[in-house]
Amino acid sequence: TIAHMGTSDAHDPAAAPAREDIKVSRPAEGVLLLTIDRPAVRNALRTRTLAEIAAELAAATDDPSTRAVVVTGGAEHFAAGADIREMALLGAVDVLMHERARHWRAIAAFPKPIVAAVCGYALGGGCELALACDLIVAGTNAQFGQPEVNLGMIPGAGGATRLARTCGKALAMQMVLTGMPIDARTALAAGIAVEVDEPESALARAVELASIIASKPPVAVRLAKEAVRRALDIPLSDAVEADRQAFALLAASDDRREGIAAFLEKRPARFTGH
Ligand code: CO8
Repeated sequence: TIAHMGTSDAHDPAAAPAREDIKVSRPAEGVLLLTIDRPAVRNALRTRTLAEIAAELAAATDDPSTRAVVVTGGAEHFAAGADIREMALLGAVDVLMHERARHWRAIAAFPKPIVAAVCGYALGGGCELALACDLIVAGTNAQFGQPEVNLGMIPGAGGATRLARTCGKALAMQMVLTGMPIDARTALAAGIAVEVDEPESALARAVELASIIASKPPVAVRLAKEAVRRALDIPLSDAVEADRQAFALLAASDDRREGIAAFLEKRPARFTGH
């Protein structure tokens, strides 16, 4: 079970901003946990929900005590999409200019690793949120789907692109053209999820993976995340060249020297983040 060790600002809880749609906690050292908490609407992502997630990530970017983030919706639903009631009111120009786009960009650009614990429905924007994370631990009850076509829409927050790049054409086409969800086992086989666990233990496992990441030297973690992201983003030769440069850059870090020295001296490494 996950111990909740306080709010996002552990030193001064009074300074933590009020969050309505998400719960913020620290289940393990270096790990920030964001739990979407709108059970009455199956965790549908209204603008406020995305804004709160983006604001927590913005604060976490410069907070050295956050080394990895876990995003979840609990053991029953991850998120059943954009809030359809809210989105129904928007016309084309409203959608184009909407602040939601800014929040989605902030989530995608967050430099530290994000692990998603996905149980139950991850539909529409909920599936896109999971795909925007770096690792997905799925509960056996997880359902990933892009049902936008049923509403006369397409995935608007990168879902089609990320699915095509993550699991290839066949499954991406099936999901965006039919709107049919896939189960956890299919998501695992397709490379969408890294692991499948019982719904009650998926979050604990995600926190465990985040803790492992949080124990690694943070500069190397940051450049490693960028390297994998780049692989999905730009042409292969450019991506490999950028990896080579990041690899060389790390030769200047104290943590690399310490990591190598600790290995050779057969002792645990003491990383400083420099
Ligand atoms: N938005 C708002 N409310 C929702 C949403 C949602 N995405 N999903 C569920 N709810 C609400 C229901 O309206 C219902 O409210 P109420 O109790 O007041 O009637 C409550 O949650 C419970 O829902 P159900 O009774 O339907 O619960 P079930 O357990 O039977 O079913 C499902 C759960 C399968 C998740 C079902 O609710 C469903 O199909 N939801 C919609 C899923 C969907 O289509 N998601 C994609 C949305 S579109 C999107 O994300 C892309 C962005 C859209 C941008 C639009 C721009 C104009």
